[in-house]
Amino acid sequence: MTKARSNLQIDSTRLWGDIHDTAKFGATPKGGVRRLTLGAEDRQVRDWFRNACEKAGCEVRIDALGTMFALRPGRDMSKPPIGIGSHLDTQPTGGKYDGVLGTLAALEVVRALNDAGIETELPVCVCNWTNEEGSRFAPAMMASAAYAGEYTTEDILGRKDADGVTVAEALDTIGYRGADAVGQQRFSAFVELHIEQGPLLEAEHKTIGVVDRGQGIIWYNGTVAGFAAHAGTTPMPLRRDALAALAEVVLAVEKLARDHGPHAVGTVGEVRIDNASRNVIPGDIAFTAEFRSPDSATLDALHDGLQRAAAEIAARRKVAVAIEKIWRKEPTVFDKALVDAVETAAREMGYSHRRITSGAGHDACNLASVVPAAMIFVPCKDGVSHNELEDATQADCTAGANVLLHTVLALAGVASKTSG
Ligand code: HGY
Ligand code: MN
Ligand code: MN
Repeated sequence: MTKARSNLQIDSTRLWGDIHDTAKFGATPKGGVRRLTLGAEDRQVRDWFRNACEKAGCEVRIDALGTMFALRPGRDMSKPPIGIGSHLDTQPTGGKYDGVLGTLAALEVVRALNDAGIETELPVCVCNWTNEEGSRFAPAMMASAAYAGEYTTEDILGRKDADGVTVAEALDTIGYRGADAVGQQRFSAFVELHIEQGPLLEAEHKTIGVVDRGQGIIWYNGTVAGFAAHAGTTPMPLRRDALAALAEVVLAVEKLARDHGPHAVGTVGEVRIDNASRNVIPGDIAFTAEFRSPDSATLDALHDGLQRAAAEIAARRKVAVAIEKIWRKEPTVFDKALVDAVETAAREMGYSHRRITSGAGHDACNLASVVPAAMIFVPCKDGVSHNELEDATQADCTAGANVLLHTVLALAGVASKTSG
């Protein structure tokens, strides 16, 4: 990389302004963002994003699952572009940075190239992947999983949210069901910037995480069928209490993760008691559970352990416990050459950095199964994410965007430079 290029920087004020401007789409009173995929707020931010990309000279295309691709031409348009970007949907009580930083930093990279008058050899494509969070529609990283061939477009279009609305209906409601086939947009490589969503970089005072691996994930939908009865007249030994049984399942998930630690985590995130009433013993419950680990064999052990624990609890408490695996994502190993390119960019720009495994799932983890992919992390405050308190500094967000810029320059190559 020539010395001249290593001084190139993104416009920190512009990026920081975009992050805070777009946070108004779904802003919550506590300073977070509620922008569930394919809802009204997602439409607002998508419209904003499309306009900004077009103003930056990109051609914006949309695929059948609503993923947005903003293409900046390169000198050699016969070659697939370098893909950069992330997602703009959030959790119900999400923050300003999860996904947003990576998507808006990718747009900022394009603007910085424009300002510097740089024509890259390969085109560059900024992406906004539909439904990374998986909160409204399962699974998470849904559109990039379909892009990677893990699901058909028809399967995903038929997925329903808790109100029975399908992905297809939601896309049509906001006008983002695109004409392009899923997978039509090809890439030479894909790089995603994201906040770490964990405590390591901040604890070690490192600015950049060079992500070389990602945890594997298993998601479950579960039910517990007990027997609804009068809370006052039913003696304790005769009860078939679905919630008490679920409580033991929750503790089993926690114990299994702890027993397989430190590289295993387990969570029961959603619980719905049918016809809940304070003076009725819960009869029927639906819940979700998940395990994560960077090691596939550990995922197998966690899965088997949960099935055994559920069967024992069910037999002892005379309830029915059903736990269905609805999604499994194997651990990710990112592309060595790309990981090295990220590390070189961080080092050449003088940012402190370390290799790191991603605890969270990301679209880049799906892309990694079909194209060379890598990720760049920056710290977030106290490692907190999926919480309205999520926070990051302008300096760290700028550093991450600069590393993304220089990784793109290394991968896309510079055909010509006209100013700056
Ligand atoms: O679940 C995840 O890891 C991501 O935030 N969707
Ligand atoms: Mn994310
Ligand atoms: Mn997330």
